[in-house]
Amino acid sequence: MYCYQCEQTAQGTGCTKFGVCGKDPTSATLQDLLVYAVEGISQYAHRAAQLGARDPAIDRTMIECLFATVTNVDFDPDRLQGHLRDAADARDRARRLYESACDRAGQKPETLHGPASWQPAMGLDALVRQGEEVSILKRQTQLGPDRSGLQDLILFGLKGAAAYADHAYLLGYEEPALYAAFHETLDFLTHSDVSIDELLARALETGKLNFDVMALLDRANTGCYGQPEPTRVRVTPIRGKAIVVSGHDLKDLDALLRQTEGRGINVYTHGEMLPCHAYPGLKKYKHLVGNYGGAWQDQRTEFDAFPGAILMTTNCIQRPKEPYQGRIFTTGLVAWPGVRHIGPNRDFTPVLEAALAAEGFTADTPEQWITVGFGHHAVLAAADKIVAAVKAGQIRHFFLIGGCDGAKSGRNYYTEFAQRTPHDCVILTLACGKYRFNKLDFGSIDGIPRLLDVGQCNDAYSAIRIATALAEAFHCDVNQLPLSLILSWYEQKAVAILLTLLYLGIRNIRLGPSLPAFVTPAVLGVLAQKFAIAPITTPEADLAAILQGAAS
Ligand code: SF4
Ligand code: SF3
Repeated sequence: MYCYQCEQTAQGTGCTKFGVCGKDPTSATLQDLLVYAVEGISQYAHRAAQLGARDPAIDRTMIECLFATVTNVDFDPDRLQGHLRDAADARDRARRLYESACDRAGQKPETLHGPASWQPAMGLDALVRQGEEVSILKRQTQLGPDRSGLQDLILFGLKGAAAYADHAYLLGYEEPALYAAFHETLDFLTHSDVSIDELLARALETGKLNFDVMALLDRANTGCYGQPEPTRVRVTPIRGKAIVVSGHDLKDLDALLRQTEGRGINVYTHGEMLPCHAYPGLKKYKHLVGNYGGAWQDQRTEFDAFPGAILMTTNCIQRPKEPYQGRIFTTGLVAWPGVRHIGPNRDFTPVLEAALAAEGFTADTPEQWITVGFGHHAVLAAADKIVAAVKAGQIRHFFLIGGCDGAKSGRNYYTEFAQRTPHDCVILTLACGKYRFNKLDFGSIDGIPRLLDVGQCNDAYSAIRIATALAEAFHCDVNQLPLSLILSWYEQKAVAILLTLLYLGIRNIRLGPSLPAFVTPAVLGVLAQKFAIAPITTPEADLAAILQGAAS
């Protein structure tokens, strides 16, 4: 196996024997083959789309297969083999779609090679051998590290965007043009005769695609559940039977809340589900009682101590510990061998039964509350006040400190950075990296909280809307705002967001805790020159440099 798609990759270069995340070599190799199979779908679907023909079922298979290969989503070789069969079927349907579109247009269909002509081998071992033939290492040998690294930057960005597209689709929001852009980009990745410049341009285009997908998901989330509003959330458990829901999927939480209503079970959010408390359509459930635990990497200890059932709706699942094996469930694209999976009908009866069979919390824990729900709608409602506070010198600088959290050392940088920000600075945060500091008290500036939780990672869209509106209010460019981005990355959604920020021309991003293994020194040099992106150093040095730069 060879996988280097996430921040915790072995030795900072690549997992070769077993994934640090827990992914075994078989699953890793099947995922490589799945990406290859998806490219085959898109070779045909892209050409069909150019002739005006599309099939939403093919588009959805492409999205689901990509999402299944995101870090900490699918660890189950059986499920991955199922996705491979689905991909082969979708590819055959895409070929027929293309051929009939050619017929109608009076054109001769192209004969396509590579992924388009892949035939799934019979049996697991044979599939793994096929996967080995299309590994990243093979492409590195063919294309060289810079070009194959740039291909992977694009691919990983697409994987992140696919996750967001899947959430939007589940809520009934889809855009054919976005699916067409996925297919076009995946088809592009099958070309080996492309230059570094073309790859860089395509990487930024992928950032645009992700921006549009995040906007679609914002419309889906707010269209279904209303605009997030500032909401106090209890972060300590109360007495009673309990279910904790982790991941990112609002629809799963909604379905679970409906099914648990009146059943004497309290529901808690975990990790990236925390922002759900701010949506009117979800906070209306009285038995959505609070948030439990911290970011994903602490789940093995936290779930072990949770006296109820656990539902994982997306990444990031870790190998379940034995004591809670029987109480943890997956749904959607998440899978772990031996963990019970709830199918697309969202019948959560087994989860309810497990919660009722478990002890539940036997006593209330002393109250502690935090406030969430500062999406673009809520923050922009207070825009006049914020602008006035900046003009009056009450707010000196904004910091967006956020992104994915992770287990590797060095991430306390983000806690320290937040703690060191002067009292006349406001912190915007999003994604699971916020757990490094979201329970600290930062106070407020003239009624404006100094810590504004914008939401999930995909709510980077919201942060961008806020920044753009502030830039308009100050008649300047986003880069001229007193705003600095201090980002942490871990998996491929963060890659997608980073590409979006670069596509928008945002400069001076500080990225950590370490730089992606797939970004070679040459590519980093180009990005540093074009966008002044830089690795984090120490909180003291980075903060001083930013505030000095802002003052000069
Ligand atoms: Fe390693 Fe990350 Fe790949 Fe898992 S996802 S195998 S930790 S690089
Ligand atoms: Fe976290 Fe996995 Fe990425 Fe949505 S839950 S941000 S790491």
